[in-house]
Amino acid sequence: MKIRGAKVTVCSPGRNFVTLKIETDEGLSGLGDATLNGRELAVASYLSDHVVPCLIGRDPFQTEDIWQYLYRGAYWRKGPVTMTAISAVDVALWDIKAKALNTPLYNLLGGRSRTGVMAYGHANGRDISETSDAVAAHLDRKFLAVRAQCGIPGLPTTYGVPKGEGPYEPAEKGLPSEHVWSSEKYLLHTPKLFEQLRVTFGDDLHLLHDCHHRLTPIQAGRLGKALEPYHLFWMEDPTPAELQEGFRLIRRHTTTPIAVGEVFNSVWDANLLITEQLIDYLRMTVLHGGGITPMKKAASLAEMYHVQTGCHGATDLSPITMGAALHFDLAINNFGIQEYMPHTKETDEVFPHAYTFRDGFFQPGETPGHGVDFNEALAAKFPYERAYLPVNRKLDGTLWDW
Ligand code: CS2
Ligand code: MG
Repeated sequence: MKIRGAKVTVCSPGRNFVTLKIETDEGLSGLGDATLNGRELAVASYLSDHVVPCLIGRDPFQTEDIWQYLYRGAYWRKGPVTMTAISAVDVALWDIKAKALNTPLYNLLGGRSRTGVMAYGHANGRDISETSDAVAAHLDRKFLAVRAQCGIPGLPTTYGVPKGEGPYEPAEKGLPSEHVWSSEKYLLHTPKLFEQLRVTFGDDLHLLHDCHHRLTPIQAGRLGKALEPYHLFWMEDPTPAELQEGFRLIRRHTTTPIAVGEVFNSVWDANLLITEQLIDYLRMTVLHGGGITPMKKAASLAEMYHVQTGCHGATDLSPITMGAALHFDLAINNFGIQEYMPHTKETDEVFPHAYTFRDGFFQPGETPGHGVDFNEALAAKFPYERAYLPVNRKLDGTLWDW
């Protein structure tokens, strides 16, 4: 079998997605997601202008060699644009391989290691009572794990909290909006949220929280310690992770489990975090982590150091990534939990998928490949629309992390 061609499509059924379809001379095709939130067109060009011409004529079964060719062969390594593009190719090739062998992808990754994939949903609210209502709504849907975020008194907007009615979507159309941030106000308020949630919902529910990289290591240590009585499943992205050693300080101060890595694009972003056991969950997923090929290796390294996975699953990862991630989650031994933010109805129609969610767990489905399709004719009705994540500033105007 040979790769005959590949096509990149950018569409916006509710939000922007970049999709790669690789076709073979035997009529089989595979799909990969190449979406990089707010930088979509850069990856589309990287693929069509620089990668697709190099794929023609290659054997799609050579997932390892093609991955190395695109990673080592380019000279320029890592970076979100490069790794997202490589991931799209890698996931599409694994999809072709599994389809050619007429088996669901998880069978090529080790087979079933569990009966289902536990997922957490997002409960957001402008205040504690609204967040509490959102947690209750998740319990009605039988979620076993819920991430809770809430507005901070004295701050006009909070990332993760919707402005109006309707589901929360991180990217906003047009140029980036700006949010105001105060770590001091946040640190005072957040423990009150979890105190109330434990009083209302008891001890069984898994509660998670995302700090969006906004704390210094010592502040993160303080928050983790303050949250210990409420035994969180994890505290996510407490601090930016360019300096992996920074997590030593957090670890020294708290037993609250730590998750990090949704912006990582290589195992080299986490090598110290893993080998020094500074984190409990690695958030990197197939899309931004370079594909199934390197994620298998990162998970194997993590397994040796008591680190589990907790794949990113926000709406800016297309259903193709969700499908591929669920096969990966089902197969590896050190899976922890999968994030789940439901896509819009339009997105689900453009990407019909075999995966299903019931009673807190996902099933990837038994369709050969990763089980996610792409309706190109429908996608053409939703052209690209410029959109960005908001930018975050402290009260005095200093640009800050998120
Ligand atoms: C968040 C995301 O899902 C998460 O944990 O951090 O909303 C994230 O900010 C976006 O996916 C960024 O593209
Ligand atoms: Mg996050």
